[in-house]
Amino acid sequence: MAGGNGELKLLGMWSSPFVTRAKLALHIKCLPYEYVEEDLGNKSELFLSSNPVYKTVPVLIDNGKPICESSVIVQYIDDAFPGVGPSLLPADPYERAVARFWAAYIEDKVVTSWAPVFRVKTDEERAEAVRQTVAAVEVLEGGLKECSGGKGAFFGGDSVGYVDVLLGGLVSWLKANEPLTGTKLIDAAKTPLLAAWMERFCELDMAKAVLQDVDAVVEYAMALRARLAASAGNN
Ligand SMILES: N[C@@H](CCC(=O)N[C@@H](CS)C(=O)NCC(=O)O)C(=O)O
Repeated sequence: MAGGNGELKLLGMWSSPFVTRAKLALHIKCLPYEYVEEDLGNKSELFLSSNPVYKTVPVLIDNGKPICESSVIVQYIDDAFPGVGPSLLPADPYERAVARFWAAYIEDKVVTSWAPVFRVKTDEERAEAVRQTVAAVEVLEGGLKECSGGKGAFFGGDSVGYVDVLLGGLVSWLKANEPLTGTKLIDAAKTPLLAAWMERFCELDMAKAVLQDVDAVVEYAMALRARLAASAGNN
């Protein structure tokens, strides 16, 4: 039976914001798991056979059964362990649909416009990617208002829910964006609810336990950028 025997293994990589989402969900549910750090430059057999389609972390393995894609993993943890810890998705079908809508928005608009920031070759391309991400984050301010019933504490209402976990996984990278690009992605002047959300989220014990150190993320992203620039120069 899935979701009951305590045989959970998470294949991850420390800097990955997507892996952080899975860790947050496991932490909220207080589920014990074995964490295995993957070397993405030398992917293990277990990892490749568990996620042959995308070959990306995170992968959660529950009693030998692999689950891939961070948003699917977070939903799986919620579904497979219903009696354990708080529910991440609301019980009401309409509220669930609204949460899933904003979760998809974070992937399609925020993550998709932001990912190139660390991979593009020119400063102009980087500035454009940052500009598009800022615009996407401004729209998300309305999502927080809607999901939290106007109060703006968490997307899940008074406590952390599915959308909080998906956005929460990105927090160290959101913070690292300022030293890396000179632009605040969540700026209290433009998105006050999200700025307060981020402060509140970072105060949670689980965030303190799970989120990456921002300086370490900055260092990692700078090294990645230098590596990509060097390999582009060699082509
Ligand atoms: N949509 C995926 C994205 C996962 C992803 O892009 N993971 C990166 C690490 S941050 C990865 O594993 N990349 C594979 C590689 O670099 O070879 C998810 O939400 O799980």
